[in-house]
Amino acid sequence: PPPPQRSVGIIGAPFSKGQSRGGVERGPDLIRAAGLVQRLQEQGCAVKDYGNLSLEDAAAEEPLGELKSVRAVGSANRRLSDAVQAAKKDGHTSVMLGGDHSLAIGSIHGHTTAVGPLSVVWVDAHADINTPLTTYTGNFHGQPMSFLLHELRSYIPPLPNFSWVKPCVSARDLVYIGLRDVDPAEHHILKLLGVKAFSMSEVDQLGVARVMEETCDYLCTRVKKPIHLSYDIDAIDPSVTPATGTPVTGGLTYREGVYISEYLCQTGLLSGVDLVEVNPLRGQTEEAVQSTVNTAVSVLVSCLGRVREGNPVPADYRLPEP
Ligand code: 4U7
Ligand code: MN
Ligand code: MN
Ligand code: MN
Repeated sequence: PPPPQRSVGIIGAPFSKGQSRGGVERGPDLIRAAGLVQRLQEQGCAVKDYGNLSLEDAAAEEPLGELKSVRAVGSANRRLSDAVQAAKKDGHTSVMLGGDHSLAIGSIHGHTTAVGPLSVVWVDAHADINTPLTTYTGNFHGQPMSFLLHELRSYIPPLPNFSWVKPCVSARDLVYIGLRDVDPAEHHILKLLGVKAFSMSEVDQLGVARVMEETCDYLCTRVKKPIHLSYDIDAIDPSVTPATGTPVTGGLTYREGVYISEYLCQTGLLSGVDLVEVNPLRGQTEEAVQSTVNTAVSVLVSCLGRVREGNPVPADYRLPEP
């Protein structure tokens, strides 16, 4: 029998104020223009595109100490959380197109509000687990995990427009893949909480296949929770995905990046996905931008059922006879 149709809810989140480089708000439209919706439909998904949220307030905002655009980040994420909740309640696998990675706060908050406790797989060159008191850039895209973890609750100060954010993920339900640029305070937090992390060293040592096996063994030893995949395009090597705000050399290959998505898809537990940090203004050439955007699309279609051996034909297909 043909597999049940997968339904996908796409939410565009054109937001850039979690970091200081303009352009990342164009991610959602670029990823759509590269054919995401058509590709998903061709592989048998039912797609509902919720369009783009309106998230950028025109008003400039004074930093709060070191912290940049606190209110804008808080209110954008609140709106995103509501949108993800709605998509989950409509029965979709939610796909959030960023925008910068501060948006994971709202995406994961909304996802868990709708479906209950989650496992989180965070694919990134960076750990994004600075607290508002450890960040030295003041950028919220380097902090989202700190707001989401129960274990860090007492380290998070009250911030304007953040009172709705409640910690909702346990440290033992989080796995990192692809790390290679971790701040000292972040490293301290990862060790303190005993967070499972496969840095690029472990990817080199074990290979991506074993990394994924161990990731899923680790996450599934207890109850099988729905998985939220938060995928920062800078996890992949900048030779493949250069158009991003904070590229770090020595990343995942295209094939490793796609394998992670394929593997998580075939667990049957993938329930929400973020694809963030595509910034066309950071690409040196049109080819650099297209390579980044096309890789983002490949990662996403693999999360939603594309397999490289080829996908089956629709149930009513008849092989043409001469
Ligand atoms: B991204 C950084 F200091 N750690 O906190 C910070 F190195 O979403 C980088 O992963 C954060 O791209 C990178 O600003 C955020 C920095
Ligand atoms: Mn990153
Ligand atoms: Mn990130
Ligand atoms: Mn980045």
